[in-house]
Amino acid sequence: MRQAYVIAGSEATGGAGIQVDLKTFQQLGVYGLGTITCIVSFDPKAGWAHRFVPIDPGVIADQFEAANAAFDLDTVKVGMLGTPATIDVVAGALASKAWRHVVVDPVLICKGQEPGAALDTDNALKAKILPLATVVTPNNFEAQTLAGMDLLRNVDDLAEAGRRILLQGPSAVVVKGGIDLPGPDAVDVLVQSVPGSEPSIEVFSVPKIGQERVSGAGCTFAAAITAHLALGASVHQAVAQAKEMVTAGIVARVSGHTPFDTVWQGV
Ligand code: PXL
Repeated sequence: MRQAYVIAGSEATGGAGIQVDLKTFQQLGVYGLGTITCIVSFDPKAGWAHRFVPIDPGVIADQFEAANAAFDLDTVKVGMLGTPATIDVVAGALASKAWRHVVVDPVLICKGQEPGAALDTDNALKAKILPLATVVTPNNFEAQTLAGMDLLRNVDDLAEAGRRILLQGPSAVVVKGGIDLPGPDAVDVLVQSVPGSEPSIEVFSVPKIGQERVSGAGCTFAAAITAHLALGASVHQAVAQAKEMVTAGIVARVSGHTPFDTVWQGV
């Protein structure tokens, strides 16, 4: 049995965060285990705004210790971290051992946070987590922030953002065009470093399903990449299979009382 490990936040409606990661791992046949960094509870009385509570750094370190003592983990996904103190403890823990793959979903904004706190968190993520990553999966907005570019409008922009993020440490970047990229297709661009040569560029494209953002798509995508890598897939195979799972999960999406639907991982 292979394990896939995730370090991420809890999202109380089950539509994002560690709940989605563990459902995705289970669906793909890996043993999932997770370390919780923060708790997000949407507020149904206030337009489903984010209520955000960080977990004490010492408790994050304890969870990491337990998980890594229980299994010889070599493949990890990093999701929402949320504060500079959390980033410090997670960066230290990740750097304490060797990994085959560190998949970073750079969740930059949490709507409940003050802009100033969010900027400190973004800078800490860039400085301390990105250099430890092997695969990074930014969405359009996150790619702009990490690459220092304006709005990404086409495949060339996605590829250029990927090349710039590649220079910050990871060996592969998947830039997700998503709903924000104009046009009929949901396009992701995989940029991978190639020793002694220019980075390779691969485009994954499927027709968009509707024009609304579906919650949990980014979490499902990065978690599925992580599970496939844990099972021994190449980065190319992992991205291709993860995109298939997310696309099917968006088609089969789940509606509750939230103003957004969420991905179904069980297809
Ligand atoms: O989808 C990004 C995300 C990741 N992790 C947690 C979240 C969210 C968005 O709400 O709450 C914990």
